[in-house]
Amino acid sequence: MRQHKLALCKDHYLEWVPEQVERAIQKYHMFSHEDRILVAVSGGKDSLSLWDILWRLGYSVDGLYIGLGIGESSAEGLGYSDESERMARQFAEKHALNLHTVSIPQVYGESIPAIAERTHRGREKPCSVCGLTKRHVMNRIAREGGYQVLVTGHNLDDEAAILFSNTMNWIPGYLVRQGPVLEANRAGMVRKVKPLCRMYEREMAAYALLRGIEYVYEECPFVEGSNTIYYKEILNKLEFDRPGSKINFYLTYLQAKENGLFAPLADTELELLHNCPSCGQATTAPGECAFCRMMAKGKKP
Ligand code: Q46
Repeated sequence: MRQHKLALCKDHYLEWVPEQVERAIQKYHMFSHEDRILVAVSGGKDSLSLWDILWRLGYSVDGLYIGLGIGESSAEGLGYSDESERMARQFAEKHALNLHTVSIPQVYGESIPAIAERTHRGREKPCSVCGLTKRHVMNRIAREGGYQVLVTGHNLDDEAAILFSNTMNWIPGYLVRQGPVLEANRAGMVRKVKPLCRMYEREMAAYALLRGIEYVYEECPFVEGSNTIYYKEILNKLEFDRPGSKINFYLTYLQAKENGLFAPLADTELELLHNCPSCGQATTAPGECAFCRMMAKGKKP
């Protein structure tokens, strides 16, 4: 790990990673051993490794898998979503952990690409529909299950790429909000945290490999050509030339924020929230929330 000027053997590496994650949990006051935690698992290396780490650290943590209906399963093999679900189930069974599963096609009658097609929201890339749906479902399951915190497997590479994108486009609202913890300061919103925010993607891949965690290698077919991938490639080039660039970029941003670089969000933004009359979740939009409006759009009465 050139960025840390550190080289470890397998045994020490498998101790070092949970120590680093625990330090992030403590530093950002993410949760305690008394909290009930829900981790969103995609079947990929980051979320399954995170579940493994939290379990090894002794936290009370259940999983949530959301089936998006992406990729067709056939006699040749499982499609992307079915294979991801298989990995999540396999991990939960191996460690006797509780996994909630929500199939979008079963619950809402359509896959993510089909919703995108019907609503004309990104016919080529259904990512905005996917993101909106996942946020809605994660919050709903966490609320209904009485979980204090919802945990996601975003790693340092993800966070640095989002920060890069938000900086390149100077999006103040996102720059103020981005961070390891998104507080539940809105009615009906569950607290969201990212314990892997200081862990490099390569470090998580090495952790999964050394722990023998089976995960879905294939990426979602819609990820190709995304802005995030583009920014990750640029940051990887920087990191190669100057080890530590990524973590320095992200941590100095968090420090600058703590030092008051950005004005806090106006209270009025929080006061404008109300509950969606259809699903009951908090929303800033008048009437129904964005998810319910999307689900109703273009449907025959
Ligand atoms: S799963 Fe969904 Fe990602 Fe696939 S459709 Fe786009 S957003 S790329 S994290």
